[in-house]
Amino acid sequence: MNNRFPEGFLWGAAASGPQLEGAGSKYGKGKTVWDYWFKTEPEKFYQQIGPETTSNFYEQYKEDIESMKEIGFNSFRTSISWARLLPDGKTINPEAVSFYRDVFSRLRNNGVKPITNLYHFDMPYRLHLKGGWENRDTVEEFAHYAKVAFETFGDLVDTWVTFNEPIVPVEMGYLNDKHLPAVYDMGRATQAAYFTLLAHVKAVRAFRESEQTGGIGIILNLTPSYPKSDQEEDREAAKWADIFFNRSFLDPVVLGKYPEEITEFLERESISVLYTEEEIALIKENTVDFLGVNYYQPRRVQRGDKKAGVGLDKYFQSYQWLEARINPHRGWEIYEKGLYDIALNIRDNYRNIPWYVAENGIGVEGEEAFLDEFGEVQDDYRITFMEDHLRWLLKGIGEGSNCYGYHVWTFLDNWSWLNEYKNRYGLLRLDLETQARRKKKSAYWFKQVAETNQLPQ
Ligand code: BGP
Repeated sequence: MNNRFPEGFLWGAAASGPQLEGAGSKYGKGKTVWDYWFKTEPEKFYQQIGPETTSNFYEQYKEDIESMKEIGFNSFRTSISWARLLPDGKTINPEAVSFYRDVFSRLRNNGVKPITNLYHFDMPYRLHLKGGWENRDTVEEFAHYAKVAFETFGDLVDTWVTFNEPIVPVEMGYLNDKHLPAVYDMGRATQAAYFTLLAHVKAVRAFRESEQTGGIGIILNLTPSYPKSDQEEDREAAKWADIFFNRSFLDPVVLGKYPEEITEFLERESISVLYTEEEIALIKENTVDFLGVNYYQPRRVQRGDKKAGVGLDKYFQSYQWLEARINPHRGWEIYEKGLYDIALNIRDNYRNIPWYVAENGIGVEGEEAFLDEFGEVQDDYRITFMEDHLRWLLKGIGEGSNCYGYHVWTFLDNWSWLNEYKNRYGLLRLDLETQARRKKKSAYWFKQVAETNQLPQ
């Protein structure tokens, strides 16, 4: 079996500004919803650890970038903070400019390509107060921010991403209480999703109108939906789960149009969305150059509950597949073949667009139990997880899918929205007390794979 990845394959890690940088209220940064939420309801955060310090990349990035080089990265994707770059939406924060410029220059000088995302769940608090993604003005503010970012960093960054997992704040904030505004409202969810897409499209247009070279894309968390049985109602359920959680963004960003079933859904639920025909034309004209894909787990679904009053239960219900292997720490199913199914889906249904894995990884609680006598985490489970996914990815590439990179989540143990530092994902271990970093066993494995561009035999 072929173990080699295509020439020039990108090897690296993914992270995000709010989870990695720290310096939450330093160096001129404005507040985000997370800063505000932690201040008002700290008990919602595991061990009451907030987004203030996180992993202190802002102050330790020089040594971190050296480590990236040491472990063979040729790519690193992270996000810049909207609230840091434009604290009031208009005035550019000079400290943010020098910080990000130095980060991007150092990455490049160390042979690591910066892939730069504009938004990773971090709504500026001042915009949240005005309705966040439910307010059309936020779309214009985002387009302005994108333009400023392209102009300020475009000489150092040629690969831009508008959003990470845009469906997540919609699902977690409007159909759940895990992100703000923490309400359950399908109509508001739909409007927020539409304005998020519009903001993406306007940023893509701003990129194309600028003098930039390179490309622009989006990162979606694609969760293949598998029906419980072959019966019509279960297959129908899988179709709807796919439409809500994958195709609601995937179709418009790659194909330029929404799935037809969305209209059917809006009518059935009596939801009206504010949109214009000009905007629909913009969506059509501004499809992406590439796709980033985050993959952790699939979705197992069975027929909907026809009697359910509100919510998505009418369309499908999740269930626990008996044969599933579950990561006990995070509760997520491990199903490597899902990545292959994604690869073929993109090849066959999404114009075989160039794509890369933008996140894939395993979160584990209590990793100190795996420290050896020399203080190194022996995370063989992480090596197995990556290797198994990479083998299926390689098979997909071998069958013609246009994948050109793999980014593990994540480089260094970092802060997370719901679990803070409970589940560790890094190739490097973080000591929360001292902020010291230490490579885990998986970092050495990753180095070998990245530098040889192939999996071990
Ligand atoms: C993705 C997010 C990341 C990261 C990761 C792990 O959905 O893009 O920001 O947090 O999931 O999830 P968690 O931290 O919730 O375990």
